[in-house]
Amino acid sequence: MTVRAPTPHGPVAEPRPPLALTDEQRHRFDEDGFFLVEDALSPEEVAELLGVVDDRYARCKSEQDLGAHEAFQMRNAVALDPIFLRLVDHPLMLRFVVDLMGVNVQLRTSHADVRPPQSDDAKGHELGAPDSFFPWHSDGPNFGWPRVGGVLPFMEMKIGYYLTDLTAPNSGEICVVRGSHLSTQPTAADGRRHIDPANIVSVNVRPGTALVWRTQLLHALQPNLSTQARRCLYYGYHPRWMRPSDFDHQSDSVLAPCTPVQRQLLGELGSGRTSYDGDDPEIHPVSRYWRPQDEDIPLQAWAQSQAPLTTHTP
Ligand SMILES: O=C(O)CCC(=O)C(=O)O
Repeated sequence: MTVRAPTPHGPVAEPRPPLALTDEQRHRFDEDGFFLVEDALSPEEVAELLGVVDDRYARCKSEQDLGAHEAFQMRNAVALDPIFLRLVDHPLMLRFVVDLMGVNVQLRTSHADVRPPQSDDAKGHELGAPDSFFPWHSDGPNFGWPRVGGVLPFMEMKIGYYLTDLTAPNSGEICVVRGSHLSTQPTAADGRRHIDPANIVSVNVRPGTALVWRTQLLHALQPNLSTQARRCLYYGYHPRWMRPSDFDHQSDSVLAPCTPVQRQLLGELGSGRTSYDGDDPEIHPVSRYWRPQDEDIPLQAWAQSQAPLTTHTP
């Protein structure tokens, strides 16, 4: 049997003009670790999404006998309703994903979060304290990410879509620590984080706003002391050679109506569930997540077909 020479390494990402990212957004993402996109969702989209979130929440609340103040999260939201699937390749936000992470990406997680007004117990806790209802943390798998010089590397990004009014303080808004992705995030012996309060940013935003952020950022929540449940959605993206957290494979019924780009983002290869190991799986297996063929990566053709939205300084 002939042993084929190892295949050459796959294409290296070519520098190309951003599809949507402005110089300022690039700067904010690198320095602060996040930026906001106002009106990412129209009022009609927000209303439609809220309807589906509320419906599902009401059903689960009675089935699971959830308490009135209990926070609730639906994971792998893309599999729950076509309206959640649609956001995976939101025409504008997908441009940011490609600009920030390239085309060989997929979804790591998608979740819908409902945080009803909290009881008085939530008051008086120091924001993000280890014994608070939502301690400071970065996202990551059990046993953590590898660190580089003590700092968490850029392994993934998330887009948060906020569906309710979070403009008032203590409405359950997320807080991020500006620039914490660049620090070693020191922790005291009692588990408290050393955080400069000047770097804490409360994401007090109108419905329809999106937060584009590096999930290494330390984040925590303010209590929801408002009168309405806070509802939001998160979509996490990472390189396709990593493994998602919410699924191994999506079900056939979820995949069937998907476009090629959506199938890629849901972790599938162009050729379906066979031939994951390349053309010579016995002698020279090659994961097509590492070495995608053109048909595996429709996002590339999609990105090439998009006219950039912005002009950039050289
Ligand atoms: O805004 C929230 O509810 C917190 C989300 C969060 O911690 C996360 O997405 O990792």
